[in-house]
Parts: sequence; C-alpha cells; structure tokens
Amino acid sequence: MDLKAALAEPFIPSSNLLQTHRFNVDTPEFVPTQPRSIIPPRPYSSSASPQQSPSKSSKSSGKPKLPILKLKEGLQLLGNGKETVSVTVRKVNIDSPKLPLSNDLEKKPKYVPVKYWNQRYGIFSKFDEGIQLDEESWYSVTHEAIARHIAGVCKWAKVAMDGFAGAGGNVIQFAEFCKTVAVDLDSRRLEILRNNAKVYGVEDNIKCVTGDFLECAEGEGPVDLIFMSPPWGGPDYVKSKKYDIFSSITPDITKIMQVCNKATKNVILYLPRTANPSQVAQLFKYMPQVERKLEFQIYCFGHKVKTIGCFMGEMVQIDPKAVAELILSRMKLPYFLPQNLEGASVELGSSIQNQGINKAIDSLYKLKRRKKKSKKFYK
Ligand code: MGP
Ligand code: SAH
Repeated sequence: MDLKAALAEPFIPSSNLLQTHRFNVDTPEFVPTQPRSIIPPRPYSSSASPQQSPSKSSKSSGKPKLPILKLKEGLQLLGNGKETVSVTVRKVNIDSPKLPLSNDLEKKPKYVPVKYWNQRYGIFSKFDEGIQLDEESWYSVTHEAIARHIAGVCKWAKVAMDGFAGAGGNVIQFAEFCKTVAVDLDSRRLEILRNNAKVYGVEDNIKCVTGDFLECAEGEGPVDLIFMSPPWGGPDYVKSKKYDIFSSITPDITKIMQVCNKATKNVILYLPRTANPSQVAQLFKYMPQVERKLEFQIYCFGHKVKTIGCFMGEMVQIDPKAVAELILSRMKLPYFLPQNLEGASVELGSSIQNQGINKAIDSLYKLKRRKKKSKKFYK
C-alpha cells in the first residue's frame, strides 16, 4: 500500500461541537461556529528579523535566560515520532500600559506591592470606576491589553470557558463578544469578578460556577474553547532557576489537560515567561483528542517579556505542506516512502489538511511499521 492509500481514510470533521454543544444559561440557543484560525503562521525562517525578535537582547548578552526565547519565530516541530507537535512561535507586542501621572500611593492598600499598584490602569483601564481586587488577584490578574489580544483571536467562538477565572481579567474580554463560563474555586473571588464585569457592562454574558475546575468543567462543556490561567506557585515563580510546569502549577497540570480533552477542541494555557516550551508540548500526551498544533505567543511590553500564551488544537492554523516537509525531513524519508520528498509532502500535507494532524501522523507511522515488518520478512 502506498502513502496515498494509507492516508486516504475518510475525513470526519473533528469539530463535533455543532451536534453536542450544550450551555444552560437562560438565553437563546447558541450555535458555535467552526473555529476560524488565529493569524496564519509565518513560514519558518532562520533570518527572523533580529530587531523585532525578543531573543535579541538575550543573544547580545550571550545567554538566553528564558527557555521560550530559545525557539525561533516561525514554524517548527517539538517532540518525536507519533508525539510530534507542530509549533509556531509568534512575538506579540502589547502596547505598554500608561503609568499614572502620580502614583497616588496614599490610596494604595498596604498589602499591595508598589509595582502592581503602578500597573493598575494596565490591569484594568477602568480601575477608577469601581474595580475590586483581592490580594491574590493583584499579582495574578491578566493585564487588560493581553487579555484583549487573546480574546481578539477567539472571535469565532460562541461559548468560552475560563477554568480559573479569578477577578475576571480574561473573562471580561471574552464576554465582550461571547457567552463565557467563569469557573473558580473561590466564591468571594467570583463576587469580585461579577462586580468587575458590571463595571465593563458585560455581566449578562457570564455564567459563574463556583467549584474545582477538575470536577465541574466536563459538566459545563463542551465549549468552543477553554482558557486557563491557573496558579503558578505565587509571585516567587520567577525565582526558580528552572520553572517546572509539572510541579509548580496547581492543580496538577496533567489532570487539567485530561479534563480539557473531554470538554473542548481548543485550549489556551496562560503561562509564566519562564515556562519550558518542551514541557508544554508534552501536555498533548494528556489530550489525545486535541489536535497536536501549538502556537506560542510571547507577550512583550517593549523589550520585556511579560507572559506567554499557549494556543492548542483546532484553532491553530498551520501550513499543512510546510509541516509535512518538516516531518518527512526528520523521518529519513527514502527508507520507507517510494516517492520523492516533494510528492510525499504534498500527500502528507493534504492528509494533514483533510484528516487533521493527529490522524495523518498516526497513519504515517502505521505505514512505517508495516514497511519495517515486511522488510524483515523478506530478508
Ligand atoms: P510578575 O512576573 O509577577 O510581574 O507577573 P511583573 O510585573 O512582570 O514582574 P517583574 O518583577 O518582572 O517586574 C507578570 C504577570 O503574570 C502578572 O501581571 C499576571 O498577569 C501574571 N501572573 C503572575 N503570577 C504570579 C500569576 C499566577 O500565579 N497565576 C496566574 N494565572 N497569573 C499570574
Ligand atoms: N485570569 C485571572 C486570574 C486567575 S488566578 C484574571 O485575570 O483575573 C487563578 C485563579 O484560579 C484564582 O482565582 C484561584 O482561586 C483559582 N483556582 C485555583 N485552583 C482552582 C481549581 N482547582 N479550580 C478552579 N479555580 C481554581
């Protein structure tokens, strides 16, 4: 059997949200649309503009401190064999939030560090209109411009879930255009979120659910996407020499992913700038139903890398042929494929396009195994 036949299984659209979606707020039926992609990836280029790349400063100092900066901008692969993940890296310049003219330190609650107080209008531009934050929220809320950017690439969604909603930094931006389920363990924080949502006039689009994401997400799904910014281990996360997502995030990140696998096809994980991208790619092991496509967005305020957004699944747009070429060039192609690289990558590319990357890679490795067996048999 040749590659074409091996890969030519019927295409079953992986977005079955249209049939299975349920969302029980008292509003008219929502019909989620097929996810549209986030911005198409730029093809991989080793000559990524040095002035624009955040890796510039780290390169000039000779030692890249943040693991994410070791990846080049553009398309690449992480992981091996059947666990290969297509990865796009994109730097996103966020307009630096304006600092207040005067610090108004006399209004600052004692427990709030000055560095967070000075960022308050960046956190919520309507801060002075009645925004509330508690101690944990001050250091963990997502800055408004970043949250707006994340929501902005999700405008195709009809129903979103924020599994760790906090004070509402992200929920408010999603709720500007879609129904949003806000899950949080802490009922007082959800009260704060409701208050903040009112300040932005989006409270009617939000359903608050008090509880453990691990226990209640499945019951609220399926949803078009799940966004998550779980606790990273407190503000001292930045001090660990090697930030380990498997031991620092609570609850256990592998369990979080297993829950997402059952509830959605699109996952966005918001992580510290110190997170290791290879560890993020390993998370797909726990989400076999989610397409192994990952886009890292590096959020920068000028030269400062603030945080990273990890987009996973259907919503990530890739160039199937470029991914196919990368995969095949890793596999020592001539050993088991009858055709030239160009022909094989066109076929694998169309299989990725039609069946999705997970099935296409599966079929490729099945074929490889079969060829290996038959080679042994004839020896
Ligand atoms: P930071 O690194 O503590 O702040 O958090 P900053 O100002 O970059 O620190 P500096 O010392 O380098 O100047 C950066 C951003 O990450 C915060 O604004 C929050 O949006 C987010 N963040 C920080 N923490 C500790 C958490 C966390 O535990 N959970 C989540 N979800 N977000 C966090
Ligand atoms: N993105 C939010 C900040 C999230 S901070 C914002 O912009 O405001 C992380 C939140 O996760 C905290 O509010 C914490 O109460 C909540 N949390 C911690 N463990 C949880 C769990 N198991 N299930 C749901 N929420 C949880």
